[in-house]
Amino acid sequence: MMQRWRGIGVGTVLAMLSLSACSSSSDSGSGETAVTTLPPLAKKTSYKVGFVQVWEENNPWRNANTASIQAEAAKRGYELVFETGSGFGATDEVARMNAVIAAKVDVIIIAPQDPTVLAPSIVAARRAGIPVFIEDRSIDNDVAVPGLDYVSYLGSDFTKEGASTAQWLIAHPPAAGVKILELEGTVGSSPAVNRKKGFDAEIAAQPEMTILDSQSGNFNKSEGYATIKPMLAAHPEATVIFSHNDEMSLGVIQALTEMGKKPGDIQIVSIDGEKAGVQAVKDGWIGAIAECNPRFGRICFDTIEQYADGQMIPLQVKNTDRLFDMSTDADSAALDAYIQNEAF
Ligand code: GYE
Repeated sequence: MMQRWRGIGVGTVLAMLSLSACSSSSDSGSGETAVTTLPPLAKKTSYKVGFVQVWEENNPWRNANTASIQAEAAKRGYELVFETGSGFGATDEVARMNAVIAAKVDVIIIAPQDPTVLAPSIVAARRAGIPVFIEDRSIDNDVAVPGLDYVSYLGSDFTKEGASTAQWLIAHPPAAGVKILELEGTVGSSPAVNRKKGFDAEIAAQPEMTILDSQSGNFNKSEGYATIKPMLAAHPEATVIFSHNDEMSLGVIQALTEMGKKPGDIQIVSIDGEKAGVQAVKDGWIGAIAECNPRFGRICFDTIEQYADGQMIPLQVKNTDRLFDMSTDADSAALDAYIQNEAF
C-alpha cells in the first residue's frame, strides 16, 4: 500500500513520530487554537480512551469487537468513555464522536459505520488535538488523511475476504452454470463496498458464473431474511447465495428452511466466522466462510502505546484472516470461531 503524507511526496506506510511530535496549532478564527497536524500523545500510565462504535443490534461480530476493546482497556487500567448509542445510523455515531471530543479524552478509537459521513468527525478530533485510531471499518481518506488526521487504520482486508469467498466457489462449484444471488452489507460501509468489489471481480472473470441480483440486507439477520425471500422468488434458478456476513446467512437459512430446502440445495458462502455461522458450515448449509476477526483490543491498545512511545506506526495494519470450509471441520480447534485468534 502506498500512502502519502499530504504535501509530502514520500512513498511510505509509516507515520513517523518526528512529524507527530512537531504538532502545531493555529487560531481557528473563533479564538480557539486548532491542531493542524497529527496530535501527539503523552506517555502516561493510564489513558482516558473514547470508543465510538457502529450501532448494531444483536450482532455477535459487533459484540465481540466491543468486548475485545472493553476487556483490553480494563486489563490495562484505562478509562473507556463509551456509549452504545440510541439506534442505527451514521448521524447517531457522529453525535457520539462529538461527545467524546467534548469529554476531552486523551485518544479516540472509532469504527466508522460510514466512510463519508464520519470523515469530518475524524478531522474535528484532530483539530481538537486528540489522536484517532480507526479500527474495523475504513474512512474516506480524501477527507480524513492517514498520518495527518488519524494515526492508523487497523482492519481486515475486505476486498480479499470477498475474493477468497469467490475463489472457494470457483474451486467448488455446486453445479455447472453457477447462478448467484448476493446479499450485501450496510449500503456504503467499507466492508459491504469492498467485499462486493472483491467477490464480483473474481466472478466476472468466470464466463459460466452469473450474479443474478445483488441487494442489501444491512448486515443483520431479519433484513437478510426479508431481502432474500423475494430475491429467491424472482430467481428460482439460483444455485448459490453469497452473503456479506454470517448474520444475514442465518436469515437466508431461515428462509430456505421455510421453503422446504435442505442443506446443500442452494450453496451459501459467507463472511465473518461467528459461532452459529461455523455451525452452519458443519451442518452443510454454508460451504465456506471467509473469517473476519473482530478481536482488535490488544492490537489497538498496543498501537496506541507504541505511538505514545515515539515508535513508527504503520498507516494501515491488516488482520490476517482465514477461510473455513467443510475440510476445516477435521480440525475442530480451527473452527473455534472468534476464540482462536486471541491475539486480536
Ligand atoms: O462483517 C459484520 C458487521 O465491519 C467487518 O460489520 C465488520 C462487519 C461484520 O456488521 O458482521
